[in-house]
Amino acid sequence: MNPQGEVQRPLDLMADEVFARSCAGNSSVGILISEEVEEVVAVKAAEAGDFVVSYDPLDGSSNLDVDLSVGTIFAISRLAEGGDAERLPQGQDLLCAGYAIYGPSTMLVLTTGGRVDGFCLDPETDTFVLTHPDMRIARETGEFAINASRRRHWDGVVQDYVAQCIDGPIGPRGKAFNMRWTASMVAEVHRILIRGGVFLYPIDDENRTRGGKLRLLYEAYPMALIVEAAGGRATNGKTDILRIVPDSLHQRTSVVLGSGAEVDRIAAAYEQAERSGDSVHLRQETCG
Ligand code: AFP
Repeated sequence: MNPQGEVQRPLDLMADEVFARSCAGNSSVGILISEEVEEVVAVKAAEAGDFVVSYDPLDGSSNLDVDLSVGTIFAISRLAEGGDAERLPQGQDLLCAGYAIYGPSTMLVLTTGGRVDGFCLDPETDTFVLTHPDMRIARETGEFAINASRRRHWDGVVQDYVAQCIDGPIGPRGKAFNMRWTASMVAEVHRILIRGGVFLYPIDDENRTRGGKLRLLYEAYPMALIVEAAGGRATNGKTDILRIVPDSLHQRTSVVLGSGAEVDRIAAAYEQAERSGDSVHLRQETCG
């Protein structure tokens, strides 16, 4: 079991070991935060300026047995001057974020905040080649991604949003929507970067006590930095993901990210529900 009580597969642990070993070989890395490890790992006696690397070594590992895409997600920040090694990195501190996706091709998608670039692994030369410069997320989309088997747990905002998408041309949206769900956040975000879309993993009645499903530091933060640098938006429904202040290492959060027009619509629906005091559960705060 990992710190979140989820079953760890052998490849989760191997990926964690490989990632940690390669970071430890870099003298600028001081601290590692991994999905698979309960505590912060100090690679050396941490000094101000050292890099803090938060990562999910193998995201989407339920896809391994069925040979679908999985990936590695990471975010990098620096330990502040006079910094406390125990202080958790915040969204605003992130210098860089990226993911690798192990699909039909292996890609590395990277941002240092200004823009997002995609690199394909050339197995002949063992180098990453810039193949997708300046990836941008279309503001408008006709595609959404959510685990629809959780519908009975959703709050009213998500119920309404998905129902309207499914109603397509005969509903209030007046257009057809397509749906995808791969159970691998890396694959979902990659698809959104390539052809637009919106991804939702909301807090619902089943995961509310845990604060949602996705982890803030090494899933939501890095993906939010990437999505925003590509012109999209990432929120928990109420607060932009990068503005959430973490209070525990493996904190979870609600996530809605992707094409700006759809994320804006969902955030506005939450705001409206809160204003009108609907019975929608709007507690978006995350807990450990
Ligand atoms: P792991 O990192 O444990 O493989 O979890 C993957 C994930 O957090 C994320 O990639 C998916 O969006 C989500 O789980 C899928 O979860 P469901 O099985 O609940 O659809």
